[in-house]
Amino acid sequence: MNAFQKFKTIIEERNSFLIVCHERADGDSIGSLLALGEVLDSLGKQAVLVSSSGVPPVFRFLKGSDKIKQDFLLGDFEAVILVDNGDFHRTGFADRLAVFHKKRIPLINIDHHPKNDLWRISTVNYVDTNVSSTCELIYSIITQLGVEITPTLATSLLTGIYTDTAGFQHTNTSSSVLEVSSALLRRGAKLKQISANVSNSRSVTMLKLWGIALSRLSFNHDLGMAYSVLTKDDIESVGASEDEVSGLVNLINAIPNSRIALLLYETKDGRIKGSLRTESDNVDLSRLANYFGGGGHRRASGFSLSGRLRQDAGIWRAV
Ligand SMILES: [Mn+2]
Repeated sequence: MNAFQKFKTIIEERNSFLIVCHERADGDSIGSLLALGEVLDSLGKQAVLVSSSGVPPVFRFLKGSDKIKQDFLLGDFEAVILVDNGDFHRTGFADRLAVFHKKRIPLINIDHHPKNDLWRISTVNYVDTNVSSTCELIYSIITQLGVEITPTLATSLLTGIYTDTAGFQHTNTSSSVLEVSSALLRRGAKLKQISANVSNSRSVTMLKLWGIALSRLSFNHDLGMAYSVLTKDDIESVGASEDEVSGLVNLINAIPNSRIALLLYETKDGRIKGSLRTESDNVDLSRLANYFGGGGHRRASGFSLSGRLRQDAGIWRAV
């Protein structure tokens, strides 16, 4: 049986599902949760949708996003679906997922990340690293299942494709991305609503925070790397939240001839997060992020280290 047939069998035979996306959810994870939730609902199944860090404000326009929970009880789930996770610990619930695994509850892993250790414990691995997004993968599952694509379902899926291609700008915007997006638009996906909320919605605190980072922007000619830093104090000084850092690294990545864009910022819990972006075909940022214990894609990756950022004689260091 191939991955789709195994997936279909589990969906047909079971009734109660748990769907979990990764920590610090993005548009692809929220879109994937909502899309699969709607599909299971239309098949008369129960599904609990979980994002350990909640729903970022820019995705709260999506219908049903208010039903996404931050936590769950072990409960009577008959199957667990993991979407867009990249690896086991990124789910935020590694311990509880290990319990499901021990109880032999089927785990279905749907993903497009290259570093994926979930295969070891998953019953079904529906993984394709060549697609733009988990939502693009879920579109193919839905069409094979023959489920009707409603305007809300189409909007959820297009949100994941839109955000993981940075609004159809990244080189992962393949002809298939445009074909799937076109099909979703025909089904009533609201592209304008997505772009208005995701790309063109910047709060005053967010822009002030970005201003601090942009004023510190440096360019290392030897590495071809543009980089900047934000401290916890910077984030607090303008009344911003850590969520509002998201998107800034894409702006830093817009510099012509830059090979790598890096943003380092301090989190409340004493860590330093790094976000990496590139437009270069010759750089694999998933490997660079792996080196620091993180992960992601060739062109977009991230990592997290314990420590603080300190400026010393004009040079920022992690201490
Ligand atoms: Mn993704």
